[in-house]
Amino acid sequence: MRLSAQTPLPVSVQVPDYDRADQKPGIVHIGIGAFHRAHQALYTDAAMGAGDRDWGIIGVSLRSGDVAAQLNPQDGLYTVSRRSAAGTGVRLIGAVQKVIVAADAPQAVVDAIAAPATHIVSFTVTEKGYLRGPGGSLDLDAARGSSSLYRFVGAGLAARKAAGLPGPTLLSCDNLAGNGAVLKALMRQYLLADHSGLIDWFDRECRCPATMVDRIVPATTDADRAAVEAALGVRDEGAVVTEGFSQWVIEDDFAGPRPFWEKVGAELVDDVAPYETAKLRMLNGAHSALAYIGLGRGHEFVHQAIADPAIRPVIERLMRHEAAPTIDAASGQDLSAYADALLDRFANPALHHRLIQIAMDGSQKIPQRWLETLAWHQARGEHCPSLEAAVAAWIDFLRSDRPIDDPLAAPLKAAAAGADAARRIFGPTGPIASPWRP
Ligand code: CS2
Repeated sequence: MRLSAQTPLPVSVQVPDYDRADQKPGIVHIGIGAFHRAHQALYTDAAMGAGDRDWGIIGVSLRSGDVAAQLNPQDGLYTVSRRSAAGTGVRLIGAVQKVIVAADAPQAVVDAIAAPATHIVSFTVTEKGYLRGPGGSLDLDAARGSSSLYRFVGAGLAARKAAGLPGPTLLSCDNLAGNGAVLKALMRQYLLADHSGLIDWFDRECRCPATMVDRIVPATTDADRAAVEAALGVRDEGAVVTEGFSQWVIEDDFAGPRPFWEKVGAELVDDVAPYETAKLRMLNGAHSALAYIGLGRGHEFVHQAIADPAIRPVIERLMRHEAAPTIDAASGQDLSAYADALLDRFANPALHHRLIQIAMDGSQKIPQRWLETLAWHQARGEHCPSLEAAVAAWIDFLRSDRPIDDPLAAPLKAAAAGADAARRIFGPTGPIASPWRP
């Protein structure tokens, strides 16, 4: 039996305790993958459960029809399973109302953004979805392409202005340093090129708050879907599996109304930077290092790599002695406790988080995860043995026979093939000593 609004579920499953049919959509979310469904959609569902109203989510997939095929026949419903060594908790999420595939129905996306009830357009399009060219500015040719977020948002904003509607908040929920400011700058570049009459209105009406988003969400596998079906007696094609931990820090700078996410666990703050920098350099920096070093040593999952006695001290050092000193902590932010918590999260044996999933798109991830930390120490004449080992492992990964899933795969493979000199500088992967270490 397929999950839908009519399907009975075991009483252990937490279900939406608000009238789904009575909620207007208030959010258009572009890039409705597993991460959004286990994170922002869950906070929004909780806010409506706590009495907030009209924050239904219209999900948009820019390319693939997979999520629409999973969720639309299920009335937008799906389950989130939180897995830890202690067991699994399951929750049914009702916030998503439908999923539009932009490639099939482009005007429906523009209409959703332009709808009077829409106050927020949010994004999880991954690092490469921002279509930055060399130097970080917008790749205008790509931004004019059919699966570009900029085209849809530009057309939606134009329709709002023409209708005399207020501008929405554009909320980036991707792992970029300064994600709000990056989105704003790129959106302005696009508007200046293709909708120059909108730029003053955009500056006056719209806001692009920064966010720090954190929850480890492995790609759902067939085995996960089978386990959910065995536990619930219902087939959920849209199931997502995640850890218990979740954090969302949001800059409190919205163009108009927003859900009261702070009542259901999100932190609304003036300055996201210390949280975001810590998360990118410590969590994500450690993750990418675990991925390349771990794959090089024959591991498949994060929990296996962090249990490897040759790897764990490298990751501890990366977080505590290389990344943490570069971060200006906010008051009350304890980076040592953060590192402890991250080590526990990485060790979660129930999650089965594949290293190869983290290893993809290295060219897009490594700048904010490793290079800023390396540059900070380099400016002080210091070395980073752990990050140097991670770079060496990345070069080895690029030189291996594995398929490289990265928009810059071809130039990276070519550079890595000729990287003997760099490879010598960065030293061998393995129980990891840098020749740079004094
Ligand atoms: C991971 C992230 O795939 C990756 O690159 O590092 O998705 C990570 O799991 C999340 O950012 C955790 O919040």
